[in-house]
Amino acid sequence: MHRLYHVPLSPFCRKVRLVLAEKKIEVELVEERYWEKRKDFLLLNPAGMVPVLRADGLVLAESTAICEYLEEMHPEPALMPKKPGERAEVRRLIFWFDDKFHREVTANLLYERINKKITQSGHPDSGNVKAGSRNIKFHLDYMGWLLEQRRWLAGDKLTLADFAAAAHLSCLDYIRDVDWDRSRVVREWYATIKSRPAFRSLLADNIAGFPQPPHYADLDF
Ligand SMILES: N[C@@H](CCC(=O)N[C@@H](CS)C(=O)NCC(=O)O)C(=O)O
Repeated sequence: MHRLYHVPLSPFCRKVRLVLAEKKIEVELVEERYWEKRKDFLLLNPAGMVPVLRADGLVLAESTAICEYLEEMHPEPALMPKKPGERAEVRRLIFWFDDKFHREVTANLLYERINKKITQSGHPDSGNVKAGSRNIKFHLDYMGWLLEQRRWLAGDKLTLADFAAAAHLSCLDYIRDVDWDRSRVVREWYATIKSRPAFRSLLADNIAGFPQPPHYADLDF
């Protein structure tokens, strides 16, 4: 069986969990407190980051490399389109969320409010939190603009790009940082993706010291 070293409120780990679940690949989840820098974990991934996936005798790191590996090993259901141009659009959006959104929003909200406390590395910086709250509006508007033209973020079909975005938003939703009233289409997109069986494990997460808010697992949030 595959084994995923993860933390529950990590967008990168959640993206991999969504792909594993969508492809119905059984996985053992192992919580890795990466900030403790466990020697055996550093031997698996010298970068010291989660997610790390053990699969088929391999040790895989970097969430997008892991997702593409899973896509190649388990092509059905497909989460990447066939045409090169469409694949490029999926990769652009994965990068958008894992780089730009992560830097401008996730790091400023989730890492300030939650990770600092869990890893005992200081108090939230109110300037960063304010910046995150401001920046998320632009990102929700951009998603809304895409979804006015497309059924899913990268085109007509659900792809890795949707899981990348949903992974970030689900973490922020857990800490009540998403204004779902800002865009009807974004809310509908999230309601649709949230109701997939692949999302169930994420909705069951409960983080010690940070109880799950009532709307988080509600499909009619
Ligand atoms: N580019 C990496 C980012 C992974 C990442 O930043 N993981 C965080 C947890 S959300 C981590 O392990 N941070 C530890 C560190 O930066 O030392 C990926 O896509 O897997």
